[in-house]
Amino acid sequence: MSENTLFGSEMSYFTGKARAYLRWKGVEFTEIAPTPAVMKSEIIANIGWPVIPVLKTPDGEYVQDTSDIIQHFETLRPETSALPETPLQDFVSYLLQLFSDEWMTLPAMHYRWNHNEEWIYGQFGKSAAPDGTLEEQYEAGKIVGSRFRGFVPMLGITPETIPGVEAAYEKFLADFSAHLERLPYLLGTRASFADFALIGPMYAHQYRDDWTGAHMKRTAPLVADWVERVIAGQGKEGEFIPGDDIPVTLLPILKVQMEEQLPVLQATNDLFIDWAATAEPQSDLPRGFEMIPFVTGGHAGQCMARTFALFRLQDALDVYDAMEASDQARADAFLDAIGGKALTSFKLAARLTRRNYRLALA
Ligand SMILES: N[C@@H](CCC(=O)N[C@@H](CS)C(=O)NCC(=O)O)C(=O)O
Repeated sequence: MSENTLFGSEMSYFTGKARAYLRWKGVEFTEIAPTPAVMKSEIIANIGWPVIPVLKTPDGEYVQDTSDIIQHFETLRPETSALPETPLQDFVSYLLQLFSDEWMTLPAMHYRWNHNEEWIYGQFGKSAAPDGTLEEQYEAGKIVGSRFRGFVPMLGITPETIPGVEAAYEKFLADFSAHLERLPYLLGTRASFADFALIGPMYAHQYRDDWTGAHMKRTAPLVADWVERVIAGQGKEGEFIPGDDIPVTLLPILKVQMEEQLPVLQATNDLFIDWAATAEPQSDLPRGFEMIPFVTGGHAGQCMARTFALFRLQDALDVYDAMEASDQARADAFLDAIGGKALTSFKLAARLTRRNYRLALA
């Protein structure tokens, strides 16, 4: 095979992230749906567990994890980078990836499973059994979908937290709309890594899912317009805003991240400290430790302390640690302004890596 293959689906959060980036970067690729046969012969056989998206390169190399897929092409084609070259914008890009990949799962999964359940079974079914009857597709879709539906409680989506999840999402739509009135993309007039990260939750679940997409188009048309532009791979020509500045209109979004997600990361790291104290070197990490308290949109609940979020945080902290003193001073002032001062001294219990497509101690 002479070109890149992306195993992924229109219904998948993280496929949207990879697809938007590949289009923007001008990479030629074929997207193949993860039917049960493809899942077995391509994904489980090569990655070891059922996950999408997976990139297969023309050399037959398999790359899993959207950040690694993006990195693969950034290394291969460094011209027109998706990442800003200036330190604070680079740091904020990774913070926004952490937020998009690991916190926006809450509204995405809530709306999909509490407002679009029957519809999404049909969609999963079309992909899993393209030649089946509608009934066969629904049944096949239910098998695929039930696995994802099973993640809902551990994300902390319960009758007690749902009003908070919805309030937080409505605030996000309002904050992001206010940003889009000033700028077409997160960090300027060009799309970048942060936009690709945020398209993850915002395309497949919040735009494409039936009920939720109609809600977005009605109440936040500027966000719907941004989704359409980013998923199409537009935004290649513009610039990042000059002077390594962060648009003030992003502050309300980052403040929520610090208020809601940071305490969960701190509690997860506390559990990681205990776990790492007795773990064998280079062990694989569990996907989660235990249920911990969290608050969203003013409503409290319990969610799983998920380890992958620490890995995304590590990327952001690496950028922070590598900054020159004067840039770090600017980052400190910025973190102070968004309520993220704790990040200036945040130390992960141990360094993380991915080995054999799994999260592990470095
Ligand atoms: N961190 C991974 C996340 C990939 C992921 O969670 N993909 C979802 C579909 S959008 C999946 O296949 N999940 C299966 C699972 O987590 O067990 C990435 O960025 O690629």
